[in-house]
Amino acid sequence: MVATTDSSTGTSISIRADDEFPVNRGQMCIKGFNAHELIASPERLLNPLKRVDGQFVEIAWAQALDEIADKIKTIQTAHGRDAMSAFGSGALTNEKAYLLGKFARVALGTANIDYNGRYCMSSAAAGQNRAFGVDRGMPFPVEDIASTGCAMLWGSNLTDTLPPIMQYFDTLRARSGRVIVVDPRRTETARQADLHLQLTPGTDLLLANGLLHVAIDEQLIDLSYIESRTNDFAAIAAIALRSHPAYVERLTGVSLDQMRQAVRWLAETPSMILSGRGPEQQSKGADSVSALINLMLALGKVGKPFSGYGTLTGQGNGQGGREHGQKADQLVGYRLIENPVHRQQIAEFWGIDEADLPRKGKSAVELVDACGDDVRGMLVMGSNIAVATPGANNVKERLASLDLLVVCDSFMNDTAELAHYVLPTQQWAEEDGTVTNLEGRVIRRRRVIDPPASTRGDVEILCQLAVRLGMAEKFAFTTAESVFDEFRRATAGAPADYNGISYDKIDQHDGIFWPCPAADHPGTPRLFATEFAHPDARARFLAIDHRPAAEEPDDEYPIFFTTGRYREHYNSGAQTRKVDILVRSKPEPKAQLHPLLADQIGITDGERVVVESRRGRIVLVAHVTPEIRPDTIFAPFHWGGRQSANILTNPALDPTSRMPEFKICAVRVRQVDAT
Ligand SMILES: Nc1nc2c(c(=O)[nH]1)N[C@H]1C(S)=C(S)[C@@H](COP(=O)(O)OP(=O)(O)OC[C@H]3O[C@@H](n4cnc5c(=O)[nH]c(N)nc54)[C@H](O)[C@@H]3O)O[C@H]1N2
Ligand SMILES: Nc1nc2c(c(=O)[nH]1)N[C@H]1C(S)=C(S)[C@@H](COP(=O)(O)OP(=O)(O)OC[C@H]3O[C@@H](n4cnc5c(=O)[nH]c(N)nc54)[C@H](O)[C@@H]3O)O[C@H]1N2
Ligand SMILES: [Mo]
Repeated sequence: MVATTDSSTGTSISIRADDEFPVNRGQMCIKGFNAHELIASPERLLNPLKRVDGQFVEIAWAQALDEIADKIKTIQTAHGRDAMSAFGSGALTNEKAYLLGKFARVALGTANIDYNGRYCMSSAAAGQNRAFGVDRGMPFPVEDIASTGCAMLWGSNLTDTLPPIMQYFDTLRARSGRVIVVDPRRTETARQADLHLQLTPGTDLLLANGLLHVAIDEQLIDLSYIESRTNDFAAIAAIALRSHPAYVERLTGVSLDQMRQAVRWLAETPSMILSGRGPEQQSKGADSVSALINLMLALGKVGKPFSGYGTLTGQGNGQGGREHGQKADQLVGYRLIENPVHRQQIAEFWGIDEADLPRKGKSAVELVDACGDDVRGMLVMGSNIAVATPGANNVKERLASLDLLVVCDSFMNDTAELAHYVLPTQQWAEEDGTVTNLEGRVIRRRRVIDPPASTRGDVEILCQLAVRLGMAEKFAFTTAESVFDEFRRATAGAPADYNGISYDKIDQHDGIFWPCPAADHPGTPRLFATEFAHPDARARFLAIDHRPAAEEPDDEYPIFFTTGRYREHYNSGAQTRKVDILVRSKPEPKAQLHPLLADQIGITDGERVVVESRRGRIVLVAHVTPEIRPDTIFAPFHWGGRQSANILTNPALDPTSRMPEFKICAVRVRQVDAT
């Protein structure tokens, strides 16, 4: 993306995509086209705010930072170091993500840091780490999509959520390649596919095991690949063989014919499965990802040209954001905080005693849940937690019960409303930094306009707070590049190795793929061609079997409720609900439901319905359409307050990834006036 300023006034900016850049090749989505509205928005926060008697008043930076640091010390003296916490984001640059992780562990000395990527990439990350020994979302460049034979989009609606990538699917189709979509809704993406498997929500794992059954049955699996490149096939093969197609058909709603078709297409040409949040945001999300990987390993596809498994990362830095230590169990470079060798390496690098390096902390939902109990303070950078977290009613109470909530953001949002201090930060076009895209390509994000003088960058805020916490010499950064230089060295020898990457080197190429261990190393666009990242270089099958969602429909709450996105809005809506053209084209969330269900409750399109779960109720306008299963209601989560889909969702967590179950809960629905 290239942003340009009007040099005569220095105020107006326009945004266009870079025709030459190999990922999006000139394509941008509607949100990108309109992102400039935010830069000059009149709602932009320009001065630090402090809540006094329920009202926000502007205060000076020095006073805000002094008071915040004092409150942190008071909290930690009274309740211990872990009582202070940090909540980060996949929207942060690599530099910020690294610094926030260091700030939490070194300046705050707390175990409690996690981030919104827990809600996003944690299941895919867990699945890939288990199978491959490393987690790089797509282990091959996106351009490989255009050259595969069959791409299976599993619970991804990328026509709406990643429009710049659609061009590769257009090329694929022009080459007579196939696209399969797995989604309980007939989305725009599904409409364009050659095959749509419209499964029952939450049955992804079972469907994948059913496909494996068919593959074994039809002798489509690659025995020599399984033999030479993998471990542990026997146990999952036994489970798959027990997953009889008739049983799978009954639970998933996908017919045996469709299963056969899908497996044959996957087996007969180079093929890939790309997953979105559909199968991942479940209380069995990590195992569902493992099931998809099992299938591709059994078909002998992973590491072959134009083939394999990948996940379609969500946020701008969804990949880098999950590598550099803002995750509760992780240190920079994808090191693990409970691994004694990793702890020692990073403690030494930071110049602290290993015993002083905190251990693993609470995951996002658990952290929010502990607010007001053992967690007394939180610093938020890049997330609108109050809207994005399941069980939203309770979340606001939790955040409001903190002794200290500090939100760093360019705008007021539902979370900032609850804060004691709001610190006005700078936006993407005003700051330098790097992000790592969905393919593992490290690219630069450049400062193209000057920020308002009264705002500060996240890096500066963290450093200035660290100074006040007595850590000046460990946070003496003046530029993003100086943070990058420390952080790249911190990754040397780690799973996500950036050591050989520099700003200059990124500039000379179109970004650099990690791992890139040395200055003369070209980077690694494709992984797994000859080895996986486990010590024995082999991939691992995981023996996993179907289990129900944490809450299945029953007599009282008979309908599935699932959530996701509109093309026009972004995540919690904090940014897009401020852009006129986006609000005009999608002014409110709607409850998408099938005509059969609408008939049952006696409503028509455009009428308002009450949707209710065990955790709360919301009132939405109904969008009646045959493009969703009759047993399922869908709503986007882009709005807060009484329209928040997360009032209904279930905070049940995946035991491995700690991902909450955003994609399945049980609801009932009625006309607004019906009693
Ligand atoms: N326009 C837009 N683009 C975005 C974003 C945005 O908010 N708006 N957010 C960005 C981010 S952070 C992310 S993570 C990505 C997410 O991108 P996607 O993963 O494409 O987005 P979702 O809409 O959350 O979910 C995808 C699909 O999962 C389906 N689904 C629901 N339940 C199930 C299930 O049980 N199984 C299966 N297989 N599918 C199910 C939904 O019907 C939905 O169509 O998008 C990124 N891009
Ligand atoms: N029901 C349901 N809930 C979901 C999901 C779902 O599919 N269904 N999806 C989940 C997923 S995948 C995600 S990623 C989350 C996303 O939800 P959130 O974590 O709320 O993310 P955003 O809405 O993108 O909010 C980002 C905030 O960070 C600010 N921001 C952006 N960049 C920066 C920066 O560089 N510095 C600072 N200080 N602030 C910045 C923005 O102004 C905005 O206020 O929601 C999750 N919640
Ligand atoms: Mo996400």
